[in-house]
Amino acid sequence: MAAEPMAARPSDGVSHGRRVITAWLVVSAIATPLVVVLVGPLLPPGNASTQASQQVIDNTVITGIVTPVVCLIFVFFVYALLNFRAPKGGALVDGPPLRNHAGIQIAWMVITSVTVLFLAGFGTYELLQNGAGGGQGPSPVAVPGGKKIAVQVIAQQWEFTYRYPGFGGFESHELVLPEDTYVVLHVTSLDVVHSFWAYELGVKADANPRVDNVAFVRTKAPGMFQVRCAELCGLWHGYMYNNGHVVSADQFHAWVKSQQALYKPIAKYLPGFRREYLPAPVRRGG
Ligand SMILES: [Cu+2]
Repeated sequence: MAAEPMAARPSDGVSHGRRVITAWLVVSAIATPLVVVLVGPLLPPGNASTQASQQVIDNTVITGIVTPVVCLIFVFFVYALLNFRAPKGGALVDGPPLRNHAGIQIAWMVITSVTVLFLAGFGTYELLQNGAGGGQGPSPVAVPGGKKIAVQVIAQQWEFTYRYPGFGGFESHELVLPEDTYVVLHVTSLDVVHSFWAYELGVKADANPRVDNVAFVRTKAPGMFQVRCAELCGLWHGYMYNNGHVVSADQFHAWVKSQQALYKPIAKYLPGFRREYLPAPVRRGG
């Protein structure tokens, strides 16, 4: 006996496609706003900086777009489980192949093209706002207006140090930033390629030797943020982290004063502030 193709099985004459699409539209209409409203605010990296908040919005948009796609997969999965079961004791057969369905092919190409082009346009627009916390190289394209303080991030195996060229060029092991302030970060390295990642601030910029990689971030309220190296850089890469702090303007100026006093006696032994450094080879371990 020839096996009956599955798609021909429904005896009530209903269109499976129409049912699936209706169920998908209903489920998506309910799930998408719920995901945007309830899950969106929980998405990383948080709201510690303007750039971080912007990234939360970007992540919410992407999650919102992806929700109907996930809904379609689940709706079809459940529908197929309920409707396309092999009959008990019957032979396991595949449905008839679907070929040359112009409607489905055009819909597929239009929907995927529009989605991808929208995301490309949206992503470009968001990047051009202020660089979105990413390293833009030595000649940044997306430069936010207004007053900024400069901080240089110097990576080396296996720690970050920070220099403050606007405050006499002192160097510190701590990254301390004033609240509600635009900061221009100049990220560089003394040895191999590292990556400066200030998670809660939404900043990630590669640290390359002999490159001044510029990133912008606008701090918000006082708080702590994590700094990690995000590029495998050798044996102790996993230990290349510390915490940074956003503090009030008064606390920042008090901290700057204390660091300047601490740095003064050793200042003459350190190179002057430069955009990049080419250190003399250092003999290690001997
Ligand atoms: Cu590393």
